Amino acid sequence: MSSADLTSERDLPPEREVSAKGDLAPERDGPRDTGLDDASLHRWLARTWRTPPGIIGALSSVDHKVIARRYLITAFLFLCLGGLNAVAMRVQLSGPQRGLIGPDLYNQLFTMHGVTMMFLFAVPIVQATGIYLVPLMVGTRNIAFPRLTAFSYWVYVSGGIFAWVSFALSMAPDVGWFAYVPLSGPEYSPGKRADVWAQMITYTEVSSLSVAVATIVTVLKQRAPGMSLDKIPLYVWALLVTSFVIVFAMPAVMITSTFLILDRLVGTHIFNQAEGGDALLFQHLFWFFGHPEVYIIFLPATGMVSSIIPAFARRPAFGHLGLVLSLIAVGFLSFGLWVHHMFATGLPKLGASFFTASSMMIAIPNGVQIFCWLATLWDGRPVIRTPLLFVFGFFFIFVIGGLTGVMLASVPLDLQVHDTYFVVAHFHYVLIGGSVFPLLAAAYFWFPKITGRMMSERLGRWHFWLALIGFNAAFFPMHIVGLWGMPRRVYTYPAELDWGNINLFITAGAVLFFLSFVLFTFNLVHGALRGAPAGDNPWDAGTLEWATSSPPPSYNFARIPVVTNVEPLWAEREALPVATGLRVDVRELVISTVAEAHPDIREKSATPSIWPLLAAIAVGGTFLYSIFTPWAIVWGVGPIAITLIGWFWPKDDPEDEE
Ligand code: HEM
Ligand SMILES: [Cu+2]
Repeated sequence: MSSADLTSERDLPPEREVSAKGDLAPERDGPRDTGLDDASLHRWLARTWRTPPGIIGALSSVDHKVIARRYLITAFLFLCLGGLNAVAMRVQLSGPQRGLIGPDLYNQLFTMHGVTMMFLFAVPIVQATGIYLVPLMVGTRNIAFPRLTAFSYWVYVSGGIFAWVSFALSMAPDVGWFAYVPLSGPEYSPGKRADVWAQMITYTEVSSLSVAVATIVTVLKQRAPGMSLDKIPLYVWALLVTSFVIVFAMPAVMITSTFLILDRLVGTHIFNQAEGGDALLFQHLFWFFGHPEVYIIFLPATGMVSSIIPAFARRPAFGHLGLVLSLIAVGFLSFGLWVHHMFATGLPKLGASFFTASSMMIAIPNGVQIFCWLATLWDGRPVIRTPLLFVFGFFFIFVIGGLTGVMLASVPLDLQVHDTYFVVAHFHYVLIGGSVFPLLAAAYFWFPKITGRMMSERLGRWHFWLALIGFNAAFFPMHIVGLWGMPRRVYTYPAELDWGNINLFITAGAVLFFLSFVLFTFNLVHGALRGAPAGDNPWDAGTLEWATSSPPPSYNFARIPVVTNVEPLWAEREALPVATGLRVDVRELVISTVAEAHPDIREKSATPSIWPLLAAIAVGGTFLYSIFTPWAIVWGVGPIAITLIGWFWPKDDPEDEE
């Protein structure tokens, strides 16, 4: 291996030298990776970075890969639960006037389905993938703020359990996933159901905001030496933009849910028109988050596609800069569209036209991305494997969803089909096409990295065709029945309307689609237990996560890579240059400059700790209690403060070393 010492002139501005000799007090200094041979380097790092043994050890883990694996499995379980909700709804709707599920349960079902899919599956799973991959792709040893990331996971799980326990108790929210007032206000929703909606939002948003912050800092400050802005992998760009969108969008929904709970518990009248409040404010605040939300789900998916296509086309992505700029443009534009969800509220004409125009405009950067992907494939020598098949499925489905999106952006059409199955069809085309298919592609693509084993290619193809056919059979006819006038959120319909046959067909498609996930689950389990060993880089891909073993060791890289190209592994076929100079007896990271990624300082990464879990329990308990009384916030301060003191209690570690 060629080696670029961190202390060398080339990598470091002289005034901020990272040096073994110079500015550090020698007695605080420990062994470094510089002189060690590979075997003893491995021994040192494995001891320093390991997750402690035992149950407490596992619960204390701050390894981004361990946290991400938990996140991925949990989010997948929520997908299954949300899918079961959907199948239950579809069985009820398979014929006119079926008596399987009554209106009360049906209301809870579609609300839990929407809430689970959006808040407990889609956002967490894209963030989880980022927690796993971003540190590996930028060539660092752990995510920034690993304890905060562990905390996020625990808060997220408690939010999910909270929602699902309330469902088991028949106390689940029944006001739709966006819980409009006045329906969700104190007058029309007595009881606790709407409060459950409001607080489960708070749990999940606290957790996504924390992960977003950790992701942003990892990308901006922990990139491997040499990974200047123009060499950041596209997936990492996508996660960076997404995380910024989260930081600006999520507070809006937390404000919405907090205002709602204030109206319900404290007796404020923020949304109460009769007392001078404003009901439409709820919709504005919600959709100011809600529209960017779909891009929070979609942008990481485009990042996945931008990683997968080059790997199988055997060439770097066409139009790298164009792809990055489109990501950023979509991120910005996503904040200018929210009112297209409110066309039916009777807006001033001029305002409506503005939002029609901006809704159509966002098709442009998305079109640029699709163009670049097709050009990459066109110019490459594509090898068709399961991940690429799912990418093709994504193209097909997402383009249809985009077309109906442009249709819905026009006010007259929207007024016709508002709240019908046409809209349900549209958003499943964009959500499942734009996010679930890329996620499945990503699952097949990165599974070998995570487990060290391959999934079956043959089952993968069966899965793909079953999913593609099942999906279209379930959702395409919804456009038609929507145009016929079938409203969404109804638990049944009269036989005279003649909607029975098409609904039976839709249900059959939904069951087929669900079965494709059973096959997928089998493939996952089978692959994890029996799959062929994968090796470090089974697809011969170019980015850094493939430079380390599969699964990666706790410390990710024995020596920190030095990056000279967007696809470092293709540029440096023989051996990746590496930087040395990090301590091996403590958890040390290279912190680099934002634009050029010059190594700047060495910094400690947090050690395992049980306090994030305890803090999450304190925070979770407070949120839970707060649906009963606002005083919970006052009582919660004590336990939360205690756990935070434990978390941040200074150890005798020296501060960061320049
Ligand atoms: C097995 C696959 C799925 C099926 C069969 C399915 C089916 C349905 C149906 C029938 C409805 C409308 C219920 C009604 O209005 O009465 C619905 C609503 C919804 N679905 Fe799905 N869905 C599936 C997957 C997903 C996924 C993966 C997502 C998100 C990533 C999602 C997000 C939503 C949302 C947000 C709603 C609106 C809920 C509401 O009206 O409050 N669905 N789904
Ligand atoms: Cu929108």
